[in-house]
Amino acid sequence: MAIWNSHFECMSREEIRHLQSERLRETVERVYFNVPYYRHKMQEAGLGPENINTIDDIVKLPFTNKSDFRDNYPFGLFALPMSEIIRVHASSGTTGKPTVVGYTRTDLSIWSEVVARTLTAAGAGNHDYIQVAYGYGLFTGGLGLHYGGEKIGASVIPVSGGNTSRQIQLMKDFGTTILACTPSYALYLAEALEESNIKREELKIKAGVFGAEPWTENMRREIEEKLAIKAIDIYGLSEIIGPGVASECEYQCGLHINEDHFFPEIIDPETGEVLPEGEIGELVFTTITKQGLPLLRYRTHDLSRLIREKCECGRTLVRMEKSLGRSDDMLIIRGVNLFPSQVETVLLEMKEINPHYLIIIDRVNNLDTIELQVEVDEDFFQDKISQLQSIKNRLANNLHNATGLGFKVTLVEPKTIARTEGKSKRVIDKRKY
Ligand code: DLL
Repeated sequence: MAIWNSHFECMSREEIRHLQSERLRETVERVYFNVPYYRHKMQEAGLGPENINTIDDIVKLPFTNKSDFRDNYPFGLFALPMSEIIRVHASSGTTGKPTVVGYTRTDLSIWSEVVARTLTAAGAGNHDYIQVAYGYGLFTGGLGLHYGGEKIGASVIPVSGGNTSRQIQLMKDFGTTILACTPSYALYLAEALEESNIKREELKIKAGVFGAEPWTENMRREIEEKLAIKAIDIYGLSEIIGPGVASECEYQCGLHINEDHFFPEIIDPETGEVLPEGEIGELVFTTITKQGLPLLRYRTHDLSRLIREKCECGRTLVRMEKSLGRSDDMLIIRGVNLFPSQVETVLLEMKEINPHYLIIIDRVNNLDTIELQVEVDEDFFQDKISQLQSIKNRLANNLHNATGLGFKVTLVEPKTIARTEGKSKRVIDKRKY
């Protein structure tokens, strides 16, 4: 199968290390001189750009965390003035403020390049019709896939998420060959197709690029059988660039990381030490070409391991194992990231309820559902039903505004949510995949 950029995707180990060293030096200079946050962090560690010579020196550098985005909200980590930033996206933060990312024109072209590699690895080319059913907007999924699709010359169909019957109708009418959406939505679509009056034989779809949430091999098998397509895993996160950080090739044996742009490490989430080759730990990325928002050793909290064995496809880029877990409490619901602390922040702002709550997540007909059970404050519990209904609606509305998710809110009597002595259990995730 074709490789989009065989020069960079098939380099020898020495070549890539040489390139990474050079690019790391440039990145460290860029952040040291342009981002006060990094300059202080490096000075605190007694480091200057002169201490970073090869890629092996990366371990000397400080980590970056999601909380650093919050502390520098919204644009404080950017390395260039806003006149150079031509696009902004955002993802969930752990509390009230979202994580904001910015791109220069060069960054957008790097992003299209890495997504072009991803789509090519999934078998797409300029004869394909790519239906982008990831959300467009602040989320990086829609526009990320969109520009990558245009870059390879495919016909991009920017339908965005939702409206399943229209998705299926367009798939048929436009002859969609590649579907881009979350894996759970792909399964939902597959089942909706079975129930619709359009038959699989009337569709031309051959592959899907699915990501933005964890999905198991079982789920892959189910999607591949139900839709009769090849299901390719694509991984990324807004902070690093969006989709396009890593993706599978036709061999589906780990995701090739675009390591000429994003240098990966695996660390012990407890100690921060780099783990021996092949062990499972937390993925950390350093962006080594980004201009607008270069990040040093960004802690993703995604658990994975690196695979260095040769891949049949010919790419020499290191692979990461399909990521199935996280080292923190972030949940992904219908592709939307959610931290329980975001919910807590909303609860603390409403005096009518107490922050004793339980989040219950389930998957019904392949769609994630989220319920919040929360205690009403004693003073308000005696109120009329209509008043309770209004508290419930306001809470659901506030939660939607803060997280982008529709919650089913259930108000419960004071002191009915189980109290624990140790760590309280706030989340019950009943999803099987
Ligand atoms: O989800 C970017 C993306 C869009 C990737 C479309 C793939 C396709 P964020 O909203 O910032 O960015 O969420 C990033 O989602 O740290 C992982 O926990 C999770 N994630 C993304 N892709 C995968 C995947 C986009 N293939 C967070 N497998 C990441 C497992 C994934 N988890």
